[in-house]
Amino acid sequence: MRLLILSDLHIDTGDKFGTFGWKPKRFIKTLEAIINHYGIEQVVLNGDVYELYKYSYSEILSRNQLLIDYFREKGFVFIRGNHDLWNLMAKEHYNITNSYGKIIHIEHGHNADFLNGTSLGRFIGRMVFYILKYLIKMRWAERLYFKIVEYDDEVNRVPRKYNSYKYLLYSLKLLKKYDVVILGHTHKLETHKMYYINQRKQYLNCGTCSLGRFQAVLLDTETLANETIKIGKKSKLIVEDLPPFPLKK
Ligand SMILES: [Mn+2]
Repeated sequence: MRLLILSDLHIDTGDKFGTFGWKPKRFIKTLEAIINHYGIEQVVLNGDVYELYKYSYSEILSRNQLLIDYFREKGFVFIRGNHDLWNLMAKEHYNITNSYGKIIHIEHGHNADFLNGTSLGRFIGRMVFYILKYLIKMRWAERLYFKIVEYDDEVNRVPRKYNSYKYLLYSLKLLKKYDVVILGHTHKLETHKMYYINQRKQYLNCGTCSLGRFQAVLLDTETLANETIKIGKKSKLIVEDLPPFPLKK
């Protein structure tokens, strides 16, 4: 089966606190072009699809009806992220065992860190966000927030705490049990291949589709061949420029 895995869209209401950066129609068009080009059979939305820290589901729905209906009609798999823990349609993880007995494990990855992976951490996080939601309206508070979160840079807005080996270590633990582990959450598109007791193991991170960028992982569940897709902010999708992918017929 040909899978396309993407995550961390953080779909919002389109106001200035949002980070999705896509018009629903343009996002659907991009996704459709990729699905058709590669003959994708299943799309997996690997968490943080919605930005429920900042907005209610009904606020998000009213601005993105077209996109959300599209996800449902196409039968996309939803996996729970820390920003959409309350998405009742979502699963904790998604596993596929192929005909060779190889197991592919897909989860968002927030369980690797304290603030997002434990209920106490989430409670603290929620309180901080609740306060920030009001404070951030003031310019000084916004500056303070960015200082605390320590973004790598103002352009990509990737928190520095995600720029660590923590998730690689977490995936290594999972790889004792599985053959391919796919996480999201860090907003960093990565692929790692390694051997563990002569077994080929792979950790992939599907990056993010926020701030108008498109990043995803392609995987053939039978051959375990995979490829990453990366389209920059505001760049036009040229299908011919997409990486070739050896898919099994
Ligand atoms: Mn996350």
